[in-house]
Amino acid sequence: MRLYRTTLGPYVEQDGRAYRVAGHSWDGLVTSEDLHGLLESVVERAEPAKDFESAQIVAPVESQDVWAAGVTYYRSRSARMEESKDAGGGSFYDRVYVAERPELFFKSPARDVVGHLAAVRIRRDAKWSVPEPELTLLINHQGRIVGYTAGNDMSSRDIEGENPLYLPQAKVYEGSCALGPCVLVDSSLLPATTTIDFKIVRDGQVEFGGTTTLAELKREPALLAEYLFRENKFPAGCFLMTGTGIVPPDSFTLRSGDEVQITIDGIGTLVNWVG
Ligand code: DO4
Ligand code: MG
Repeated sequence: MRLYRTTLGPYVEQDGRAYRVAGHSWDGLVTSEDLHGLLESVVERAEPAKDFESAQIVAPVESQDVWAAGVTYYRSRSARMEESKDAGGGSFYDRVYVAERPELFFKSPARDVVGHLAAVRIRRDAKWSVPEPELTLLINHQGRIVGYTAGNDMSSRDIEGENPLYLPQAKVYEGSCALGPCVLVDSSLLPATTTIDFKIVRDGQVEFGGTTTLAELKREPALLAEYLFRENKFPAGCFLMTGTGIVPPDSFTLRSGDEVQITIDGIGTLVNWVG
């Protein structure tokens, strides 16, 4: 079951039919006792909606801030070590990859998250920028994973590589976080075969493409959520990006006009343009 937030309100989609989820705010849905059960009863009782096609999909966020995990795939560890080797930061990434405690960082306030078909941004003072395609967890106020979406953790690799202490500037800026197009409402663990497919299209051609699966993700999503909730409260729930397993070659940097496509099994494709 896929949950969309739109300009006309929330819709749930199942087997190619969309149903209006009337009488619930987005925050109310995220914090409901049984989101899956609530949506099941909508699908059973409501008539399929005729206006879903005319609704504009927006980011699946009302009051949910976004956090992110880092260095959760071997590919990310290696890319980080390479970019920061002149700054002496290389060993931090190797150490966090094998450590019990994960790297977690604040990524975006709810108000700055952009949705499907919206523009993401490159920092004006960055010279080396990449999108990061990440499975993203929707976690409710009780710390329980209630769904999954696709996320783009836009990153400035030159700033991050210059000094690991610059991470918040490399990661947190206007237009740096995209989520969508919907939330796959499912509390169970996604299968290890779940594929994340990533394309960057420039002037109509695929400039870079890559694929990974959740079998490469070193950390259990539930454990990442547990660490985040250990000493934090999220009364409206939150999102947690689970890290990137696909990194373009070091010669690649994003340009304005590039299109970023992130496809995750069961969720669909999040498309954004670089503004
Ligand atoms: O440690 C830096 C950030 C890493 C990250 O964003 C990722 O691995 O996805
Ligand atoms: Mg990332």
